[in-house]
Amino acid sequence: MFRSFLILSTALGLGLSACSAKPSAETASSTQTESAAPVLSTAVVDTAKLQTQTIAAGFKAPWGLALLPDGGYIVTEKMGGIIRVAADGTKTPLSGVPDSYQARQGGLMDIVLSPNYAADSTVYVSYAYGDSRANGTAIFKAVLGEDSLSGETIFKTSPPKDTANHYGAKLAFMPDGNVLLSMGEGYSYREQAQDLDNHFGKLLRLTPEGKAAPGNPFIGKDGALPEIYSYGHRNPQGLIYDAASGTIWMHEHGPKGGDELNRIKAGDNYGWPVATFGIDYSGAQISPFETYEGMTDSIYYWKPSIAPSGMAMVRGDMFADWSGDLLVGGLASRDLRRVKMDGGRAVSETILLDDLGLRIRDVRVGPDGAIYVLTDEKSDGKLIRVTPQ
Ligand SMILES: [Ca+2]
Repeated sequence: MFRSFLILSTALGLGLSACSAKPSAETASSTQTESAAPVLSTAVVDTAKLQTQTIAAGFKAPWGLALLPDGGYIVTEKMGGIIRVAADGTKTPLSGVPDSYQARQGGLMDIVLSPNYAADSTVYVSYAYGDSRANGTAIFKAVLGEDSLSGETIFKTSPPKDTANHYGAKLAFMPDGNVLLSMGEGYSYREQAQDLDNHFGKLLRLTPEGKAAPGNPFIGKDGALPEIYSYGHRNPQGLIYDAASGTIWMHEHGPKGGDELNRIKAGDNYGWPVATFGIDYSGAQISPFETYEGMTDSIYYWKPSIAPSGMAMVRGDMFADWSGDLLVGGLASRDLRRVKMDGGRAVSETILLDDLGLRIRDVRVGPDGAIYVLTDEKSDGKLIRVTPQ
């Protein structure tokens, strides 16, 4: 608490003018510059007619989805399984899955393919390691066989924490071959998101072997961990690298209100918990600041929260009108959001799949342009293909 007070006192002393930045939906336009104020979500239900096809069901809290080049899929289950799904929906549980810490938000989480998957058949899986007293987020690197994984853990966040919340755990590869891992602030360690001597509330950039990637912004800085790429995050659970624009997009859960979409730049501070559009679940104020000088604003935010999970960018001919827009899964909102992008800004948002009424945990776009979502259910999670009607 003392630490929290110190940060806020310092913030108060430096400039109340930061408080006056009032975001407005009307400010959205394609001519905005990068310094424009964050845009507040004012989503409306989309009238687009969509067709949904359940490819496979019965997953136990499915969390991460990867699309295989052969038309199949890999689904991770938070509750400990990794399932290969053939194009026809046949499910094969894999052996060789890493042991994970199963509690609250912890378990098996994301999965992505190596950029050289065609040659190395390698996948990267994130999971919660440890126990109730000392746990964190780890990366397991493995060769995928027909019904098995064979690999090892190559990275663990530090220091360990004693909460079972806010693991981040989203993975995304960059074109330089390095991999990004998002890490939450463990819920109870939010002040540490502002410190560079730990992995709480950070985006990390690692080599394919799990080491700090060359060129990371804080390498050589006293007391800073070399894996850190950006900081001041809360619990980021949507992460993509858009090769067409060379942009890292990441969203994060806010507290009560204030989920954010951020454009990530190396070395930037994204504000948590000094700047936020949200308040504590108790109703208490976390910070008087929505934005703060020297900290990078989100480009877009949700208030009330949708609890964003998973993200993909629309590409391809199937949804050509939506090309370049971001898709964001909504857990609390029980729908899929399409955030229309123009010139690197979010300009409007529509609600998809609200008729399903299901929590959406992950979303990906296939090479054919179809949209794939995972629904978050403890015993009957579904993999659903979404196409135009
Ligand atoms: Ca922020």
